[in-house]
This record gives sequence, C-alpha cells and structure tokens, in this order.
Amino acid sequence: RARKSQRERPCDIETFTPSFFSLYETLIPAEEDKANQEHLLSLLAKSLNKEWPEAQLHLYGSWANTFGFSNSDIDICIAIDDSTASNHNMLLKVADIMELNNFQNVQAITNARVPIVRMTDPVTGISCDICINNLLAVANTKLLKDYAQIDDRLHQLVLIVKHWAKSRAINEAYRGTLSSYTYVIMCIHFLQQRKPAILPCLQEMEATYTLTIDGVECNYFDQVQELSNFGAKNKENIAQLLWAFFHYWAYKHDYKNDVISVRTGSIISKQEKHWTTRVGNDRHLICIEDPFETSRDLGRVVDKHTVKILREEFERAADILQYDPKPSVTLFEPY
Ligand code: 3AT
Ligand code: MG
Repeated sequence: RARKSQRERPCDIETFTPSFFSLYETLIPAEEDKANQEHLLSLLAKSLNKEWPEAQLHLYGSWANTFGFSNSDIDICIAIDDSTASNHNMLLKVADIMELNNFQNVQAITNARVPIVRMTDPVTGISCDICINNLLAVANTKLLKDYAQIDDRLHQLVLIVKHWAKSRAINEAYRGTLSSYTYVIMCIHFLQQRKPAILPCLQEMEATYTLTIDGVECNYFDQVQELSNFGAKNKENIAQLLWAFFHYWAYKHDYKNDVISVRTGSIISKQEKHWTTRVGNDRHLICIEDPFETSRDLGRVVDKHTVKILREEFERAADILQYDPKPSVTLFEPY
C-alpha cells in the first residue's frame, strides 16, 4: 500500500476526458423527466392541500439538489404546523390520501430514522418518498444545490461517482455502504481540498442564509452567483479529478485518524470529535462529518466488513484510471 500511494498521476489521463464527458451527458435527466416530476409535485400538492390547506410541499434530495438521474426517487417533505396530530397519524393519513389518488404500492414506513410514506407513481413508475417536517434535509439539500452552482466540475464528478457507486452496489446505506448524500459531501470536500481550490467553504464565510432547525444552526454564505469564478485558477478536468478522487480514498485518506469536514473545508481529527471508539452501533471506520448536524458521522453505517468492500472498490477504481485502456467503460462494470 505504501508503494502504491506514491504513484503519480498518469500523464495521458486527460485523453479520457471526452469519453467521461460523453458518459456524463447521458446521465443528465431529460427536460421531459423534469416536467413529469413537476407535474407529479403539483398533483400531490393539490390533494394534500385539500386535507391541510396550510401545508407546504418541499422537494428535497437529488431532484432538488441537481444531482438526480432520470430514475432517481422523488423525495418530498410536507411542512405542516399541526400540533393536534402526531407525525405518525399524519403519515397514515398521507398514505390513505395517496391510495385514493391511485398511487401504487403505498406503504407507510413509520419505524425508520426518518419515517416516510413510500409509493410508486403509476404514470412514470418512479418511486416517491414523502416525509413530514424533515426540514434539516430541506436545508442540506439547499447547501448541496448552492455548491453545485459554483463550479460545473462538482456536478460532473458527482454524477459519475454516483453512477459508479450504483453500478458497483455500494450506494446502499441500509446495507452498510454510503448514501448518495454522503458521496456528494465527499465530492464537495475533495474539491475544497484541490490546490488551487475548486470550491470554497461556504460555512466559513459571512452567513447570508441563517436558519435554526431543532437547535441545529444551518448558517452559510448562499450568494453563490458571486462565486462563479472561484475555481477558475484550477484547470483540472474531469478525468484528472476522478483519478485524484479515487486515488485519495484508495491510498491517501488516513482512515485511522481523520474526519473529512465540509463545514470547515478541512480535515479534522477523530480525537477532536471523540469518534475514536465505537459507541453503540456507530463504529467510525470512515468518518464524514455532516455539515449541519456536526455530531453525526455519515459513515457510522459502515462496519468492518463493508469498509473493506468500500476500500477495495476505491482501489479498483483508482487502478482502472491508472492502467485500463478504457476506464470510462470498465469502471462501471456491474458488480
Ligand atoms: P438518489 O438520486 O435518490 O440516490 P438523493 O440525493 O436523493 O440521491 P437519498 O434519496 O439517499 O439521496 O436521500 C434523500 C435526501 O435525504 C438527501 C438528504 O437531503 C437527506 N439525507 C439522506 N441521508 C442523510 C443523512 N445521513 N443525514 C442527513 N440527511 C440525509
Ligand atoms: Mg433520492
């Protein structure tokens, strides 16, 4: 491992940029998909507002943070201030309303960390999750979306990394690998660390967006249109960045001591976070700080077995980018 970590970036890596770029273009959802999703959202708003006229619908997750694929699920949050009903009862009511509106496979999943109603849109076959008052997810969605506006290379990197993670079956938090949200955080952090930096650290800048949700402060600089030249000094292209991203997670990240932190735009120590020993089910084998809920390690779902799988996948990807004649194909071969 030590010898491999000294490996230098292949000098011809740039020649792969056109093929990664073509792939990237096929991953972007069509306008038609976006129109379908908007139509669905307005239908839902209509039926839910009959029951709760004050309720507001927020789109969150990948359809709102710009990192969605055409088949990504649609994540919706109902913001409602109804102190007379419990969330549990409201969810059951939402499920009833959805069934009446001909959605298929309607299920209320009430025992999850974030309770949801899950269903399928009969027109597009797309899966749709509805939760209640999960405003932290709405806020972290906005943060991701704001980062995406600063430099196009974040969007390119995330779609390709997500496509890779889905192809290799390592995008399943409930099975001990990482959620899409976590991969986006890893990509943002990586671009903050490039020299010169491609992304700034919005939470270290003067806060123009301030919001406190359940005691958690979500403050950061959100006037991102002012930052559209931020990464201009860095000329790296998508093939170079992909190589460096996988090389970092394969050979350079210090899994024993380090925590990556988008909040500070730097690497901090596990010691400082008191993430050195296992507490309950949180093992801290790959440490990724949530930008707002800073006591949360997004890597806590990873266990001894799955951390090995993840590291092998990072090494496989780094090696393919180093040696394979057709990395834009081999990288995504199904697991
Ligand atoms: P997909 O395209 O659906 O794979 P996504 O960005 O929609 O990507 P998820 O469906 O996994 O990702 O999650 C939906 C949103 O839920 C994203 C984020 O706002 C929130 N979220 C997911 N996991 C976490 C987490 N561990 N901590 C905080 N928020 C989370
Ligand atoms: Mg989603």
